Amino acid sequence: MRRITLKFLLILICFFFTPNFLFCHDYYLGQLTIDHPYLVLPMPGIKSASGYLIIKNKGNKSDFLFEIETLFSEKVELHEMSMVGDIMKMKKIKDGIEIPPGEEVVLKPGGLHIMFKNLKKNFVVGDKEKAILKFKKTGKIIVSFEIQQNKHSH
Ligand SMILES: [Cu+2]
Repeated sequence: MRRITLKFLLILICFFFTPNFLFCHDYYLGQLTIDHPYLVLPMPGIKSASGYLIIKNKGNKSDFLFEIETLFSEKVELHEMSMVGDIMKMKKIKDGIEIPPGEEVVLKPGGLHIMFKNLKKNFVVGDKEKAILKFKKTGKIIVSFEIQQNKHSH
């Protein structure tokens, strides 16, 4: 009963507090929850795009997002942005993004992100593009990234 109420509350929150409630899409894989995958529409002529999502680990062991596969890009990399002095640097993550037990890892602009490289198609805002997320321990899952307009430039 409590769970149902909570779920309902979450849907309500999604509905009222996000510009487009359709962005609220969750995926479940074992003890992992993947929430709200979205991809930012690249500037015209740019052949790579950044993707973001939230991963929660309700289990008691670490897992790692180590690979992503798509049909719309030739290559996918996991990146991390960090400040080196005054300069924002982008670093490739080699061993995957760790999702520690009981924690939530947020991929967001200016931080951890997914880099879809050599895009093979033009995106349309509001469309959804499928990708396979691969985790070291839990396995893989297909999720849809919603194409979003870039809201703030960095
Ligand atoms: Cu990047």
